[in-house]
Amino acid sequence: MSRLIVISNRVAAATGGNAGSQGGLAVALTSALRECRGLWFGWSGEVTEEFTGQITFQRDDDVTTATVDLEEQDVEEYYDGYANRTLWPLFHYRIDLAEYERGFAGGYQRVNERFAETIAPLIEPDDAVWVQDYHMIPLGTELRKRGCRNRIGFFLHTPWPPRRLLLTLPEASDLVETMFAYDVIGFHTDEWLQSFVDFVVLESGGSYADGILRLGDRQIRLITCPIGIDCAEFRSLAESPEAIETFNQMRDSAANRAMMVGVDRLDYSKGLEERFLGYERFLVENPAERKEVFLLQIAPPSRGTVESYQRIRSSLEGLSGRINGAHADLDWVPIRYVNQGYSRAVLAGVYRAARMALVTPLRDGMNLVAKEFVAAQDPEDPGVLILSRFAGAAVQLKDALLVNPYSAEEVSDAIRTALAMGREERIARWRAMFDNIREQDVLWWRRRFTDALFAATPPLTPEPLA
Ligand code: GDG
Repeated sequence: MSRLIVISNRVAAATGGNAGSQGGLAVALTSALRECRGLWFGWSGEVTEEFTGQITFQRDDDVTTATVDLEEQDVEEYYDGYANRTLWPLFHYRIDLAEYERGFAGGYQRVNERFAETIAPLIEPDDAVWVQDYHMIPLGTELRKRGCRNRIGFFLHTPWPPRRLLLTLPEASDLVETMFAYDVIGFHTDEWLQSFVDFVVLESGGSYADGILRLGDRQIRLITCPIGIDCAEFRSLAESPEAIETFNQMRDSAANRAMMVGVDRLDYSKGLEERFLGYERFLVENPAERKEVFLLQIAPPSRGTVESYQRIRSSLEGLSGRINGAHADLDWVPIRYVNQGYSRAVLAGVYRAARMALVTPLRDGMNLVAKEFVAAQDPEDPGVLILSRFAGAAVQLKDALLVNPYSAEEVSDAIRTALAMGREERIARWRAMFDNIREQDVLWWRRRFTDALFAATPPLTPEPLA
């Protein structure tokens, strides 16, 4: 039986059967790896004086994780630098925030070489390799250079930016050409896939038909493969004692007001400022209803060493303070803004207690919070999902109230519509979304990808690249 080797920036901690404490991605990959006696490789998160390539193995049931430490300069240039300051903003259409530094590009390349050098000797002839996300774009080529002729797939969790934006990256074409080493490349939506095709066809002269990208004698299968959540697990989490306790606590503290909830990593791509402004517009335009609602925004800080993240954090502190100062009353505060993370069970209880969710990213590969919110609802009395058109999730969740997150008016109107929505319509919309989330769950996602990967004839890429 073929083994699956997953390679990602970070590796989920060994599960020990406690899947409830982790995200859906970790659960899905862990189960895929377990079925295939697989190996999961990535950075340990630790910093070492000098890179040695020494691997720490950890074994749990049938899943082995293999991690390496990186040097401080690696972390600065590859992770904080190219991944978080260059590619992340660029891939979310924020070229105003993207920093283009040769040092970052060099560090990114070096770390990908180091990863390839470390993992290549562990790959056996029949293994299939699955590389995850924008941290590792050139890894396939680096593995080919080291003689790897296995099936290698790549999945991008973020959007793929339009060609004109991507061309602002000085080494864009070289970076994209490293992807021609993969046999299968997956995206969340047709839109991201098509943007990738547009770039390759125009800049590298490839052709695309019937899901196959052709470049000279190389063929790459491109697939749309929207990630899902572990729906069954999330539903049972929503009915766990911890979630029920949270639900009761939230309902008590809401004092008959409708709670709107937002849950996001504190990231500029998530549209938090625009969300607050849309909500404020609702408060101003609906004086009679305004005290019937409040917004609970959970936003655990992330990537705090990056300046653009420090800026968004302080901007949100200012904005929430200003809105609360301007609109609060003796017995009511419009925004509860919380900068910490909670367990998944607590989140599930919060989702279930909410009358609506505001999921309004400016750009998002998929967005799992939208799906978790739907999964956690009471089927007899579900809440309403307000969802950005610019999240990948909007393709599947057409029965959400879809909004343009840049328009405070649309956000305000959607809040009003959600508040007034009758139970029958809420149930009908919820049912349609829930059916999709249950069918196209995270196991569906990873089977769709790994089926395509295992079906690739190794190597579709004929010769190791020069
Ligand atoms: C990237 C892409 C794509 C949030 N706060 C807490 C917490 N979370 C969990 C959520 C959810 C996850 O983090 C966030 O997932 P998203 O999909 O919303 O966003 P990204 O982190 O940006 O993920 C995205 C995803 O990859 C998968 O491909 O959907 O588009 O950007 O699961 O619940 N979890 C806990 N406490 C918190 O306070 N435990």
